[in-house]
Amino acid sequence: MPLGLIPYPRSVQMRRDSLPLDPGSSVSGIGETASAAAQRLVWELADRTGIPLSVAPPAAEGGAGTTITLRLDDTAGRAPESYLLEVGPEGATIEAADAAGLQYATRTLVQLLSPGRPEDPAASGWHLPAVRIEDAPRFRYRGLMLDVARHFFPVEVVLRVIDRACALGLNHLHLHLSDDQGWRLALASRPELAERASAGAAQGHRGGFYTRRDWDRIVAHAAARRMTLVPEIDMPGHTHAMGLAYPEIAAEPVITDEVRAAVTEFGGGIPTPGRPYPGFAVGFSSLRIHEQATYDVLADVLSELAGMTPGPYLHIGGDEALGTPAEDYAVFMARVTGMVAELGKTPIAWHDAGTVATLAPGTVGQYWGFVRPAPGSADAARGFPARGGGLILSPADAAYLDMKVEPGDPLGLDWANGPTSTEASYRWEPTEVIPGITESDILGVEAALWTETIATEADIEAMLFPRLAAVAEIAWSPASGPERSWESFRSRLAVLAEGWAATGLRFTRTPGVPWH
Ligand code: TNX
Repeated sequence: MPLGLIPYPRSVQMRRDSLPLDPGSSVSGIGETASAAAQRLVWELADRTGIPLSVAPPAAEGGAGTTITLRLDDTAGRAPESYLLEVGPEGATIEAADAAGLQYATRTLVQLLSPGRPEDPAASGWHLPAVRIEDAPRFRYRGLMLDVARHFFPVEVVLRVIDRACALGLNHLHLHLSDDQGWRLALASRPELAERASAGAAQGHRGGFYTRRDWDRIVAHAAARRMTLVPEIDMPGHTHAMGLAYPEIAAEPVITDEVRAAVTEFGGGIPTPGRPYPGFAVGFSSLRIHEQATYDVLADVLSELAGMTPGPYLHIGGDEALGTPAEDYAVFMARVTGMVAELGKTPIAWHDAGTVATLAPGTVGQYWGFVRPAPGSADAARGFPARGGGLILSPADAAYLDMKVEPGDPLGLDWANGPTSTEASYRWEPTEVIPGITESDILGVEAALWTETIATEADIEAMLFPRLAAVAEIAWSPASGPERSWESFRSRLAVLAEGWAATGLRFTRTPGVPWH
């Protein structure tokens, strides 16, 4: 049976031997950071195996008597987030470059657990196979976007999504906090936004918003898992809800044939100023670009958000601004990326903004075209590296996990070249998407879960899993390697999913995977 390792490490050498784990086993960390990681490992092992291992004080150098020893090693010029994990019949050691490396090493160790002895299937009891693993991620930015604007999800759901994403090696959570259907964050400087624009959601469901306390909990939970929060306020389109709070900054909706078609297909009615919008149409709303009041609101929103966000990025959207004339769009995106830069943050925008000549230098672009791009989206994406900004790749026909898996699925949309199989989420190579874009232009990879049709935590799990594991491996694992193939991935996935099932994750048994 293969090991259920996802994302697959850079190098794995197996030996025919194993390390048994039993209640007599102990874990110790040398130094404060490694001790904290040791404690978390004990909890995770208890969760997975039911074995109450103990945390031991670090034994004399060499760790005699300790089963698993963790330590930081920042001397050897190790890459950020990297680690070395060695398991032998006498014990296991983890050496990591930093706290993130310790975390990813313990994640790998938990994925290695096998109920029974690997080299002797008849033996019982939990074991770790003897192995030497050297690992470091390929891309610095490994993300998941959760749209909490179309549907609102309580803090606890977000925290659990963070845990699951972190277990797959992801290190950025991008929250899409505003859209036509709702505004989701209470701001002291602009309380009208949460008060007047948060009640609605897609499909006529109830909305909601995060209080400052909620937000701080999310930030702290993410930080404890080395995860950076990336808040997005989408503008100048996708702003119908902002107009509920501040009608004076909202332009008249532009009702195109596409908007009418979306209303016919999905319902929700024609968007009307002053009324919450529950439908799925996009591209009808815009802020008023030539109104000072618009920038007064945005100055407050962005500076408060910057102050609440420890991470380096603020995402300002910029997608599908079909209700904004092109010249106005350019004026607006230049000005707002400049405002974000002045606040000391790096702006991120959807790739549409890559056509704007005067974007703030260093603005990061998020590509949402297809794995084989239409010329317009590739050109726009190339605009970011041309101005010193990296690219985050979220190709819609691979990484948009709100696409249906199969035709006829009750959840999800299918505009991105039809349904997206787990295989399609796995079979793409970041450097081969946009001609002219090389490894060093790519900051990273992000999966996206838009939530027009996704209303509950069970829906989130059903859409994210297993496809999030595929995107996570694309973000982490080297492009070449013996196990970097769909055939290897799907058999490892079937093993990993046993752990998912044991922990109650409601994943989808998508076709093409030999589920056990
Ligand atoms: C496109 S691509 C959107 C979202 C929708 C999503 C649905 C992009 C940046 N925006 O507004 O929710 O499609 O799949």
